[in-house]
Amino acid sequence: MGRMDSNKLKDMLKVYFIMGSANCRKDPAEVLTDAISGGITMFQYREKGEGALQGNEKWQLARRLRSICHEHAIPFIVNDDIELALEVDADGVHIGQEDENAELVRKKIGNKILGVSVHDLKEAEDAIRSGADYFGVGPIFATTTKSDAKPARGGAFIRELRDAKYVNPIVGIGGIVPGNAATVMEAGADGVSVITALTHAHQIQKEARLLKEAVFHGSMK
Ligand code: 3NM
Repeated sequence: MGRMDSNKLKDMLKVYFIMGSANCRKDPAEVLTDAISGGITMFQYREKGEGALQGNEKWQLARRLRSICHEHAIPFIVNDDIELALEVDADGVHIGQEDENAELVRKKIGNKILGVSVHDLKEAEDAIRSGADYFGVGPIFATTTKSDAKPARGGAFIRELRDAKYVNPIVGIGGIVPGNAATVMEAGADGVSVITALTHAHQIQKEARLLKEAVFHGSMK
């Protein structure tokens, strides 16, 4: 099989849920199951931050979350850890600029999905040349989830990428909630990725549904 079809990937990126145990207020498996019942379209395991699991515990949770995703036909992506992604046969990996070189990662993962975080046109060009399937762009809005996040830029850089004729899948990240998700789509994104909007929601399933509505039908204001 060849690389992931770009239109199929655009559909998968619509409501892209990201988390690790440190983001969750209850069992991550339960959080993921609730989010899936609310209609998320893709999941990324990102075991980072204070109190994040290491070693065997990290791998065990990866396996649990991967099987939940696969039971529900939700693509399972691993953040940063290529060895883990290969070991659990994830559907893809997501890397930032400070992680392993994208070209090397592409060689290691074959045709699996490769997402790369980009912040300027040079990074975007390099990512495409290295074999990125989609761009992660953020932070769109202010976020406290990633301690080293850059200043929020709204939809400006997504618009810049579209003006520069990048037609590949783009997902926005950072501070996105149901009430502002439509503006991310209007800037030219194919989907939104969220951590806190779902992990800290009182009713995760309902919040995922609201997010999905905002992505598909625009703001409800
Ligand atoms: N990456 P929340 S912002 C993981 O700007 C991540 O690249 C970002 O979490 C980037 O939805 C971010 O809770 C955190 O704001 C997103």
